[in-house]
Amino acid sequence: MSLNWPTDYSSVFRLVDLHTDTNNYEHHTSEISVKELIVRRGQAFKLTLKLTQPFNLGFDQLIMTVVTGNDPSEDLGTKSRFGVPGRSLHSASAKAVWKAELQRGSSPETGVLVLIVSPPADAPIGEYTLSASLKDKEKVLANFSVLFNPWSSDDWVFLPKEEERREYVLNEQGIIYRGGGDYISPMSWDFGQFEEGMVKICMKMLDLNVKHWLNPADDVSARSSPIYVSRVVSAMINSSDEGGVVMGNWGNDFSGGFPPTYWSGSYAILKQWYNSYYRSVRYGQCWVFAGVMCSVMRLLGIPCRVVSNFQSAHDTNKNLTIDNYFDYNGAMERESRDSIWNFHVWVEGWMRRPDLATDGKYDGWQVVDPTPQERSEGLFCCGPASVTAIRNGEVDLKYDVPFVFAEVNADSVSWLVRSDGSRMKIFSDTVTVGQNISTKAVGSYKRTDLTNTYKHREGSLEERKVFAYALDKIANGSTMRRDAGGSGTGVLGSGSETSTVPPPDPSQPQLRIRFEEVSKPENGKDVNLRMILSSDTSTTRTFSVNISIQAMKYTGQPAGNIQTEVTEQKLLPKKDLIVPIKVPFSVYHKYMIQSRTMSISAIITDLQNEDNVYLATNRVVLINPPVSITVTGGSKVNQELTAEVVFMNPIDDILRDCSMSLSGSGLMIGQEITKLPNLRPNCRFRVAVVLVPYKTGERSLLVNFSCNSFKDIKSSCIVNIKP
Ligand SMILES: [Ca+2]
Ligand SMILES: [Ca+2]
Ligand SMILES: [Ca+2]
Repeated sequence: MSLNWPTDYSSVFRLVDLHTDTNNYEHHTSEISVKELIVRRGQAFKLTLKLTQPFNLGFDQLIMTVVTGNDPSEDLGTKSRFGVPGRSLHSASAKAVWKAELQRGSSPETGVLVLIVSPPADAPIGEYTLSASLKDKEKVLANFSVLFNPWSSDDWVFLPKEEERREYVLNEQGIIYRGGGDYISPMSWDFGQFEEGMVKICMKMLDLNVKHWLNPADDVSARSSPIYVSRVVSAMINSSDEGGVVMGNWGNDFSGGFPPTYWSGSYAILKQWYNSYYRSVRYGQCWVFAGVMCSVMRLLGIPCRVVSNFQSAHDTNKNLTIDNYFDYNGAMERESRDSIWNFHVWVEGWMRRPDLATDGKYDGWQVVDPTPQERSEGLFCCGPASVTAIRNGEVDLKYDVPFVFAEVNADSVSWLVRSDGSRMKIFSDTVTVGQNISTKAVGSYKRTDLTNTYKHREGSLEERKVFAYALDKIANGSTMRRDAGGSGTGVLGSGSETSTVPPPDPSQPQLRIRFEEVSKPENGKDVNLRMILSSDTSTTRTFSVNISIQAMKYTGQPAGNIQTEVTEQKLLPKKDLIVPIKVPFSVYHKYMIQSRTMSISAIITDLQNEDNVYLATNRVVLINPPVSITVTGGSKVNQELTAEVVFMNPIDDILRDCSMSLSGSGLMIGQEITKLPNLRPNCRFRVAVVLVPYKTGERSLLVNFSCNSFKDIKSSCIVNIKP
């Protein structure tokens, strides 16, 4: 793009060409725009300046100035002055010093200057203005944006492998894993980080953060650090405190917005937030927060990936232990604020951590979590926490390492609450929390398991050693200072409570309990399981068996009691006892519309000795009936293609309030809802939609189907759009 100023014979400046198409291409930003100049720090860009008169290299001095923010200062690195020919113009205390040189091929004698401008690798990211002065005349040459640069070895976000940069910076499509127990369900997510206006949206987000309100000059200056920026973004994604992009809702009432399961991508959310003058978008849960954050990080140039942790602990009182309380029916009581989520989703950002160690020990992936769970330094934000520090149990390191450590490796202790209110410890479990920690693989749609980057293998000596080391550090209070102003529960001293937990009573006769699925649990059909008991004792044992089925939120909180059943069962010596468990669709349906997980708990009391009480729990994740999406016709940019969505009603009831929405960056803008007619039993929809793709490359088309009985069933297909 070139800018031609109106003829002003008194001016020395005639025209500037910013070469946005070639500069943006060289800086890996042409996917965002080829009209606005967007460069990455630590990498030079070119501009051509035409003057109305010859430029004398021995005599003339062109002075260029870049500024960012409202209060630019050389000492803060938010302003830089540099000259052509090169001459030092900045003060000794100046940070983030820019420079420029004249490219060969310039012909200063005809007034044509081809300038190579170099932003330093520690320049704050943001929106800049570049101006030039010559012979007492001054002119603004460009407004442009500077982003982080994973391609520059001097940048703290440098990522050496090109295929990883393609995935973690440039890929607009991804996968977020959800589910529970052994069931891991991939969901396509459209990051859309290079969709229209994303630079403006993300820069505005930085300007709205509370630290900017308090001290704008320092905040803009601190944007040189990806550590600072990622922490700020984690606070700005949630609506708590200073406000933010997404409002969380873990209840059942989603009026005034969309349920969290509705969304298929980040851009529709970010655009709505921006267009509504920063009103928080309703509603999200952890994967929505993480998906949106990943888009913002990738746009800003911080390599980022979405990570899902299964059986994720939420430790509210920093003792690295999750306490669960059960009543005699086996129903989980609500009194504990601690919980184990079926899954929890955060992001990892890639950056150096010179603030933690000089030898680079903690460089690399860092956990950053935008879901508002606990306050850190007074705000709902979390991280960056070095994954290496988490693995080593270094819970005194910034930021929020104890919280993330507990998410992946807390111990879980179950208590039985007797009718008189007294509690009996029935179960201590050191291996359940933190399983199958998952992210999408580089360059494919496979799953990569990250569990061993977060902790030593469960069952190993090292895992116990690190747990004890972390508990010890916490008991010594070393983390308290850093997270002052935290959740305020202040039960830190109780760390010793967990270290003295005895193993389950060794005098209790042993009883093995396991669950099996008779068939795959599908939403719309009856769920059939069996519980199998076995024991080594040589006598027949009689048990009272209380089985309770509860609907569960993915956060581990009960969402309704589906059924309870009490039976008496005899376990013969050397024989398995099989207890069938049947949960009919007609019974569970109304509890499971917003929920996909059932919790099954069994309290088994030995009737010969009622002090021998056993607890076993299991989680079942229902598989939704399938919706299919396929694409026919040409797959060329700017040419129509047809997408077909098919869904079959699997139940004996009419489906009402049917609707579907499609989305996919590069294929269509945002996410729009189409209302559909009622669907009779055993009938199917076949809906065709015409699209015009506007970007090339591999693109995902996502569909979301909802009705009164099934909420937000998703599917996707991949289309390769040719130029
Ligand atoms: Ca916030
Ligand atoms: Ca706890
Ligand atoms: Ca463990």
